[in-house]
Amino acid sequence: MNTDAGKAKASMEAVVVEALDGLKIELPSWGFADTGTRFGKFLQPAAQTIEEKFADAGQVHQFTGTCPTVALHVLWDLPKGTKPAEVLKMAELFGVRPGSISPNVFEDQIYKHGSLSNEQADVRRHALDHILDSVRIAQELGSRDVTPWFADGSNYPGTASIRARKRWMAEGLKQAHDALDENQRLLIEYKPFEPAFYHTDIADWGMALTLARSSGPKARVLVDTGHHYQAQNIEQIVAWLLDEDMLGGFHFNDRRYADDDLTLGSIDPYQVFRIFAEIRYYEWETGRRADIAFMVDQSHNLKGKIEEMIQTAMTAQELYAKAALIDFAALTKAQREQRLIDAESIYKDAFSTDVRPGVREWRRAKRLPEDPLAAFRESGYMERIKRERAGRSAAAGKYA
Ligand SMILES: [Mn+2]
Repeated sequence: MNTDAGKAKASMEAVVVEALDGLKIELPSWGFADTGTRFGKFLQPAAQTIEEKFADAGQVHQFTGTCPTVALHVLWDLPKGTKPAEVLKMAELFGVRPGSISPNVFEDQIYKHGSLSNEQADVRRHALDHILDSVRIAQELGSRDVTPWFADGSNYPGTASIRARKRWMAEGLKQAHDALDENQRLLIEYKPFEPAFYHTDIADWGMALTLARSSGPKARVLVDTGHHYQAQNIEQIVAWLLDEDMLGGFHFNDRRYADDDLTLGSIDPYQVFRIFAEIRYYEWETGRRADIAFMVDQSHNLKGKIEEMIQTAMTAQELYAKAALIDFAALTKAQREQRLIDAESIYKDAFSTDVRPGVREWRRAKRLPEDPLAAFRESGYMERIKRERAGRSAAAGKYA
């Protein structure tokens, strides 16, 4: 290696190492449980209890060093009677902490026609009570973000008053917002369709932004990367929300068709890079760190769940590291001077850079394995949980 190339490599590594210090990715508890499609479920030795979910998530953090928190779903993870102190102790045992708290107002029979937007006041009250319970649980667990997602909507034209439902949603969210502690946040997620196929009450970022503003100063928008129409420019939404100081966080996943919940960056890594680029650009320009929760919202029906989360964390690190390499001073200059190919090349050069040596350097500095996936495979954890978790379901001994 000549000296110039050596210097360039060293400076790339220094940038990557510094950038990765600031990247934390939250894992979803439900990503470690057996999930399926509406056509069927293929079983793995997946986590069933909250303890097992913390244990499995703890493996991802142990080997990647970048996933210290676990998002919890109140209905699935924290049933009535759960003692917060025990949950905290359990998480600590596995080296992680509870992260964002998701209420569940879409699964019970009562929510057939929606929750906070429901035409019936008693259903709206029931949903609000559950969300207020979730806010309280979040406070007891020291969790900052409350992250409701609403399936509310309708399937046929004319069957619902879109405006009335909007107002009911706004009313409920405001009450949820007002129950938050000073340091807590309400992150409002949107989704264009599914399960509702005619109209969804919070269908896009503009609706989520409107509701976040009417809720109050502690509300922000949550961008789930799978919750857009095919051609939508997600990084533009990100740029606008950043500029409005209204971007609260992400649910990361990738997609080919709709809300496919595939592995981050598996279909379109350049898209993820462009999102990170907007965030880094904002931070470079303002000198402020964007206050964003990076969360994963994926379900892995075919890949091994723990391995897949390790793969996701590694992918996020690499794409974030690439975005950190963008020379924003040069980019801004090229943009202002309307040198299109030069500006575009700055993006492409950063994206094309092999940042893996820098990521490995960061891992060495943190005393983490250079190859987290290989280290996990060698650890024997999968073999152990296969043994321990066999025999407790109808599929005993039949894990593929
Ligand atoms: Mn989501």
